[in-house]
Order: sequence, then structure tokens, then C-alpha cells
Amino acid sequence: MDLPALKQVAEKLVAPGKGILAADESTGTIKKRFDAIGLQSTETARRDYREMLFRAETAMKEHISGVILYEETLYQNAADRSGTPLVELIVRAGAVPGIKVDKGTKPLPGFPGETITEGLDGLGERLDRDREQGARFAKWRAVIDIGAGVPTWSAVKANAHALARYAAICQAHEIVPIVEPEVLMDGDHDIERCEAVTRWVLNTVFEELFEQRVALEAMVLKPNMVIAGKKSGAKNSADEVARRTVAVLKDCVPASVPGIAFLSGGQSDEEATAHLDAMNRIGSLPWNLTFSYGRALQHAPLTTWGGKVENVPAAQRAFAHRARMNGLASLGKWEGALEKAA
Ligand code: 5MM
Repeated sequence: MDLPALKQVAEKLVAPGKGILAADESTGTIKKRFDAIGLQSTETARRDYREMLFRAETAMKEHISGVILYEETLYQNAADRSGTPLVELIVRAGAVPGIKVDKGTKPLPGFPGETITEGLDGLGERLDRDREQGARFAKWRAVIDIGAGVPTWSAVKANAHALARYAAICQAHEIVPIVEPEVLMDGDHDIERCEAVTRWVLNTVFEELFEQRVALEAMVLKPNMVIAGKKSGAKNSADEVARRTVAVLKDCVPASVPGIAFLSGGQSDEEATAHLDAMNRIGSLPWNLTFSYGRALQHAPLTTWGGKVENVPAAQRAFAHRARMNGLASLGKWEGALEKAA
């Protein structure tokens, strides 16, 4: 393993003022997003949409450190006459291309309502091909739900083990792993329950990473924030979300991890930005804290675009605005007033 090279990529992904664009929606998920704007999800429409994002120069060059791609996009070409690979657009903008390598969640046998993320079989060979195509980092998402009697220890352990096996395989194939254990915010639980489950999950994940001998300095953690479940009706302040999230991370994440890039998990665009900003304002943290948002970066450009070519400039501006807001939040320099200037 070329540890210095891997460390360099990991550090670049969490560079101050920048963050990651999660554009790795699987075919089913992107269909849902396109359904919401009344657009059919064809291969061409998916290409056009993603190409529009990667060609948004201001956003990409100034605030995006890396882009997580779905396999289709990693091997897709732009619409221009020379058929520029989409990966090249990302590299030209100075960002690092990455690839989602998990094969999604499947029911965990014996544990109703719980899932296990699959995709370890043949992973090394896939990573070699993806690296050849330009990918320098990968992502694997484990999903933990909160509800009556869940999560169980078995589900937490099985998912943490798979994440650690994935991370070890990535590093052996010269790819930086993004380790994403997502505790869902869909339930009716309060913020204390989310805090307890997130602490449990992260402790288990780092135990497994240690057992699999994963080099912590050459990975990025992508966790959820500590937040009350959507159906609880509770609304905690940004300062409380930040304080609880940072406390859990300090308890569980070794300082050798270069950075933590949060998922947005269904928060509104502005909430996701405000929470990240509040965390960075706490200061004196051992790791860089930034974003790896899917919905909270893409909701505005996707709805502005609506599948219409004449809306491309406005959609790119909407993307640049969210990217800039989150870039500022990664420095603890965002202010609500800046949103109105959009
Ligand atoms: C972009 O969505 C990613 C892929 O989801 P599916 O496998 O369900 O299609 C997802 O893993 C994403 O990277 C993270 O959840 C972060 O996205 P959000 O929208 O939570 O910021």
C-alpha cells in the first residue's frame, strides 16, 4: 500500500473550504429524484444532469474536493463531439473522482426490519477497473434504522464488519475508502436516542476498522449528524445538534482520521449548512469537518434545471450557491444572511 499517496487523497477530500458532492444515486434513487421533477430517468437524462453539475465551473473549482459517482457515470462520456469522459470534467475542475462500490442494502436474515449492505464479492477486481478509469476513492454506505427494538447488536456488528472489510480491501487496491455508517433520521426518536445509537455504531465501526488493520490516516468518515428523528416533531437548535454531534465524534473518532464529511440525510438545505457551520464554530477539533451531501447540494440545482436545457445556467448558479454556502460552513464562516443574497 502506498500510504503517503492515499493520505494525500484523503487530505485533499477534506481540504478546508471544500467538500464532496455525492452524485452516486443508484438507478432507483435517481428515478425517484427525476420523478419529483416529472422527468423520465433515461441514461441520456442522467448524463445531461450530471454533466451540467460537473461543468458548473465556479462550484466545482472553488468548493468541491471530490465527486462520488455511480458506476454508470464513471464510465459515461459527455455530450460533446469528442465524447469527453465525465471523469475528465471532474479532474479538470481540480476535484477527485470517486466511486460508490456497495451493492445496496438487503434484508438481514433473522432480523426483521434490519439490513446489511452487500458488495464484498469481487470488490478488489472492481476497484482495479475503477482505478484504471480514474477513481481514487470509494464509498460504502451501511444503513442503521432506529425503532422499537432496533438496531440490534447483530445488525450493528455485521454492518460495521462489512464496512471495515470494504475499507481494508480499498486500501490494498490503492483506493481511499469513505466509510459511511448512516443512522437514519426517519424515525420518531428524540435526539438523545440518536446520540446513543450513533455513539454505539461509531465505536463498533472503529473497533472493526482496528481489527481489519485499516490505516485511519488514509480514510474519510461519512457519518450522520446527531439529530432528532423526522417524525418526532422535535426541533433542536443548530448549537445543540453541533454540540452533541461533536461530543460523540470526540468520543469515538481517533485524531489520526484526517477528516469527517457528513451526509445530509434528509435535512433541509439550509439546516445541513447551519449545522455544519455551528460545528466548525466550536473550533479546536482534531479533524477537518466538511460535507459530503447528496440531497442538500442537489435539491436546488435539480429543481431549477427541471430537465430543460434553457435552465442550465440558472441551475449551475443554484449549485454554486449551495456549494459556496457549505464551503463557508466547513470553515465556520457561514451566515444566514448570505442565503438571501442568492
Ligand atoms: C446520493 O445518494 C447516495 C446513494 O444512495 P442510494 O444507494 O440509495 O441510491 C447516498 O449514499 C448518499 O451518498 C448519502 O446518503 C449522502 O446523501 P444525502 O442525501 O444524505 O446527503
